[in-house]
Amino acid sequence: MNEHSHGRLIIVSNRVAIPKRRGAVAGGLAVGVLGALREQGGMWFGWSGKLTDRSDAEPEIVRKGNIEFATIDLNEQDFEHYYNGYSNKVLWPVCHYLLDFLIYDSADFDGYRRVNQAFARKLASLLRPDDIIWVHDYHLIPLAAELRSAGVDNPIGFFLHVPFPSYEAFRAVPGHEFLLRALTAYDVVGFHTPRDLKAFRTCLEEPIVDATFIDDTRVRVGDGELIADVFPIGIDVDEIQKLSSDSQSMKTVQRMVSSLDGRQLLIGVDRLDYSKGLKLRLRSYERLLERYPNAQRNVTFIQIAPPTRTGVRAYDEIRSELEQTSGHINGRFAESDWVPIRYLNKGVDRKPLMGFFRNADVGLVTPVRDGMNLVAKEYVAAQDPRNPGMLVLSSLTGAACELTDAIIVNPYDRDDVADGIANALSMSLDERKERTASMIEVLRKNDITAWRTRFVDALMRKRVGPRLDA
Ligand code: GDG
Repeated sequence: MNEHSHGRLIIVSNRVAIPKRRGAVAGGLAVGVLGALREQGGMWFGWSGKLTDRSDAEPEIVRKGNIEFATIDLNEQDFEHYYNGYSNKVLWPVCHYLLDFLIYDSADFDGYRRVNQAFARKLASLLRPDDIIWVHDYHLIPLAAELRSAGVDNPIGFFLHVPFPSYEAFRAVPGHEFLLRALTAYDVVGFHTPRDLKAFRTCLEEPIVDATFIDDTRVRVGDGELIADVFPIGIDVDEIQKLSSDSQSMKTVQRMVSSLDGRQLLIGVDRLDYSKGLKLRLRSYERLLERYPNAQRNVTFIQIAPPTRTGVRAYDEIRSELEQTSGHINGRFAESDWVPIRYLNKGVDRKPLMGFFRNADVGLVTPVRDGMNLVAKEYVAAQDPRNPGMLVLSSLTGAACELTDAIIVNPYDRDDVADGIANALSMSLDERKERTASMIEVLRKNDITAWRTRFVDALMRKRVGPRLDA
């Protein structure tokens, strides 16, 4: 692929990650998207991170190499409705089957539509006829429909980074009919797992849109054809292996290791989000200490949880709940020379983080629901192949569809998780090596390059049209 033969790739996401801010938490999406843009050349369009009281600001464009970063400021009130409101109080919880967290306000829905209209209006003026457009995530579901009404007929694809709920959950979303129709305005719609695709197809069976299934991935909608398929996101295995092995000489990593005093290490790394099952995870660890008294004094659990979406009530609440729970468990079990949980309410730079992974005997990834979960994949890739640690992984993550050689647990069952951890802590070296090697094989097959190449190829086929498809 190159810039001249294929036109530009246009990436659209809520936030644009302009590569420079050191120490920033790299979102799951940034790494893959930048790789695709570097390869093909193009533009990344989205919110600048800045709020304004105006609504007519022009996009600001910064060029780096063959990539343009085009960002727009958003009106403060619109942003509150679109982002904190409809996106994160309605779509996020429902996509994670956590309906108790759903808080709906019709003003939020209006704001969501307004911001998508503003995105479309401002993007449309920057487009060229041979561009292909790849839209990311639940914040921007209506974007293709808005672009189409602005006269854009380029191929437009959509990738959902969170789970797609089955119809019985989806129909709880006020505005779900609108969202479903909007999704069918895309040429390609992608999900992490076959389960998400299946859930989407059950929604298409409802008499909301006029859809006919042609085969496993092609759907006829009205006069058009939609591709709905599975594109599991992955990681750059070599990059992680290099970071994790290079980081062993870093002071931060060495100090962490020596502070363990020979104890086994459990690690968890998650944005502070209620979908990540953090409170249950702490309770499961407490259960481990109860059921396996040997673990007391011999195991240390480091949980890294950088805050996100601060200002949304549910997020502020979970933060104080976790402080209480970890305090309670430490108070119950700590000795003068041992604390069971080290709870860090902040991020760690990427390189030492991979070094922490490499030194951890157990990676604990127990969300109550997750689209994929890249931490699980990074943990496995970061292991020393001569003495790898073991992943304990929630069955309710997308990653569990691929990493079947991890220890798979039900995050709601504290005994199951505690037993899973105990099993990981005592697993023989041969078994750990064998399971890790087979997981690395999967990680390489579905890596970050495979993810973006498969998606962009599917979208590109839409551009050349049905003549070449046949
Ligand atoms: C969404 C979906 C899907 C986290 N803490 C620190 C840190 N991180 C990095 C991790 C990983 C990324 O952030 C988190 O990605 P996840 O996939 O685990 O989770 P979400 O942020 O919820 O991402 C998810 C993903 O999109 C991609 O499609 O897998 O299901 O929810 O890369 O390493 N990085 C650093 N310090 C931290 O403290 N440096």
